Amino acid sequence: MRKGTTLGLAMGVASVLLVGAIGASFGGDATNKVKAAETAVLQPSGSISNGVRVVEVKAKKYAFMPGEIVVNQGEKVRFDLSTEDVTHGIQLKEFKVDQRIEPGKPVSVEFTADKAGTYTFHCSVFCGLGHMGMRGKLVVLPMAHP
Ligand SMILES: [Cu+2]
Repeated sequence: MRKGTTLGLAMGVASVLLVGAIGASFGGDATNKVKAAETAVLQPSGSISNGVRVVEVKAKKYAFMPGEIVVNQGEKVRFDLSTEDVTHGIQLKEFKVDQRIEPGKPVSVEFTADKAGTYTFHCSVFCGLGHMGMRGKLVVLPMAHP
């Protein structure tokens, strides 16, 4: 009985110390460094044509290809959109993109990636059971400061 209480107390102290240690190692600075390192590795998607970053984006139940698009802050961006099955849509609120994509009718949208950050775009036309999960990620790399 007494032994059990002592053990319990010891474990309690140990877990408090452990939580403290984890908290210290994941401090704000460490997290930001990891993010910066990840960003440095990312390469912009698509190619530049007449000063515009052009990215081909295909929709197909229930995903966008590519699922992650990377552009540089400040770039004019064009998505060349098409669907490989039914009608889908692409909505990217932060850049006022909302476009229907119908079978056999490739269509383009343009916007300026003026804000750095990571944004989620999603299918805006109900396309079946997986519709709610049909989304992708746009990463706008921050402009380099000289
Ligand atoms: Cu869809």
